[in-house]
Amino acid sequence: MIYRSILLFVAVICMAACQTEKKEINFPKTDLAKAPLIPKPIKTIPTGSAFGLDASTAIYTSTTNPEFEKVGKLLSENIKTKTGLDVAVNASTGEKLERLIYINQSDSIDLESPESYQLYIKKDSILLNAKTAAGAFRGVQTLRQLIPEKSNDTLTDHPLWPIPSGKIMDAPKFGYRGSMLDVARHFFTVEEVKKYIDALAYYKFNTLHLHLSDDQGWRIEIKSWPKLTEVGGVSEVGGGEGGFYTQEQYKDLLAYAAERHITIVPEIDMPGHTNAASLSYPFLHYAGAETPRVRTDMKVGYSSFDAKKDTVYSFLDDVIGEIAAMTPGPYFHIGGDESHVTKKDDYILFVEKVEKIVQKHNKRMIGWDEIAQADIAPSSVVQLWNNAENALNAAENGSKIIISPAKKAYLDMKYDSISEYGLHWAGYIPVDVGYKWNPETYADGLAKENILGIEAPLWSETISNGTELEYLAFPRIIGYAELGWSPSEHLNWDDYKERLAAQVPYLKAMQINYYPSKLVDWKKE
Ligand code: TNX
Repeated sequence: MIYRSILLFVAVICMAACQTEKKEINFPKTDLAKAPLIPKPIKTIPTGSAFGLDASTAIYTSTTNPEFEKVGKLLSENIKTKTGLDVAVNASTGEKLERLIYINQSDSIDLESPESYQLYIKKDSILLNAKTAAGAFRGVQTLRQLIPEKSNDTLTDHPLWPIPSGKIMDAPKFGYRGSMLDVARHFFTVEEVKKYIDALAYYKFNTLHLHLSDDQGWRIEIKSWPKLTEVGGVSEVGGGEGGFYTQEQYKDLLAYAAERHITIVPEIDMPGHTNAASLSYPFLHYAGAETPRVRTDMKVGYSSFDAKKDTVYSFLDDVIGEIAAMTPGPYFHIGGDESHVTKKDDYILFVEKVEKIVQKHNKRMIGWDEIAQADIAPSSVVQLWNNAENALNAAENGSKIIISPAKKAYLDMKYDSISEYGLHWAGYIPVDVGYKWNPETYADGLAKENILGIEAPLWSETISNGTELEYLAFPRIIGYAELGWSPSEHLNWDDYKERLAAQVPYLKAMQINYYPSKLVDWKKE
């Protein structure tokens, strides 16, 4: 370790001193401030030259934290995919030290939040400073976006990817920036979800909420209650075969997300949206609800758990316990929406009892805004999707709010009257409408301090595979990334739509399908 530090020190000194000895590469003038970065960083100071990423570039990472090395390795993989270059990480020989990317754990007071980062891009070195590996990972995404699609081999005798030089100081607006995927109405495979995680990570999201159960299907293996998946997991909207994640697969997904500094929030929706569970175990069924049967339609609000039975709560203790034990993140989402057949008293009793179970398993409860009708703890979080009044009440009681208004942030709303897939009960959400609103002022009277962040949910009644998922999510999800990260005063549709158009090479390279909205001039392909 000491050896490596000395080596790095010598290398950096030498780079400064030997500058004139090396063959000077004269790049055309660059402008870091014009790079089409999404989300837009807080501060960008261009210096006009470039770092030439090439075969003699090496990555080094702080020795103080092994997580930084993992971030460096992911950067190296990304560079390989984009450019074909093999860039070593923490190699012990000094032979490749001509150009250096150093990912450094720093305790600078300028790095205010855990995800803040600073990038200093010079001719021969790139320094990425962050307090945490999550911050370093966010900074790496900026760096990835700065690597040009094509090398500049007309200027030199070897291929070289010029990265515009300058300084970037950046930090997120919200600590919670998420998307939700409904894997219950239609099931999505581990591979499909991982592909979505990759894209979320590229745009600096830090949360993926998985809607793991609903009337049409139960999607997570629970060892103590096997019929949930045996009976409840084999159906979906439209009559397809459904599916579920084994606990091994779920853990694999969590690990994949964690490597990308993305927290998974598991949701078991209750007391409503529980037909598949009650079909598997009829004792859960509430007398006022419709008799459970295999449901492949899109109706909502007809099912419920029985809030008065002790056995229902011991069942939920097992279910929540098994999921909580596998999930490293701090949250457990209990749903709580559209329980139209549950009597109000029963609903309130149910939410309050389930909150205790979630807390017993050391998680913070999240629920859709209806849960604010119950007397919930200030540590519980309310997700505003429909009724702002609920969110205001909860905030008054100390709860934090996630902003997910259906009219602005629902990825399953159709773009317009001619686009495919999606619903339109909350209206159409064209790409500009999805971008031109402010989550900080959306709910009148809700103070900024009470907002945990933003989430864009993707319900899956009308989509059944990765291509269709991507059609609804992209490009709108890219806009929500910016709404969640960048200061509101920096947001401007005309500027954003240019940067959005410039995402096409990334989307193409990753084979991500998107809706080519006419509102954006995609000609830069
Ligand atoms: C409302 S949003 C629901 C979901 C549907 C969605 C369709 C919410 C908490 N509940 O059950 O899938 O609308 O847009």
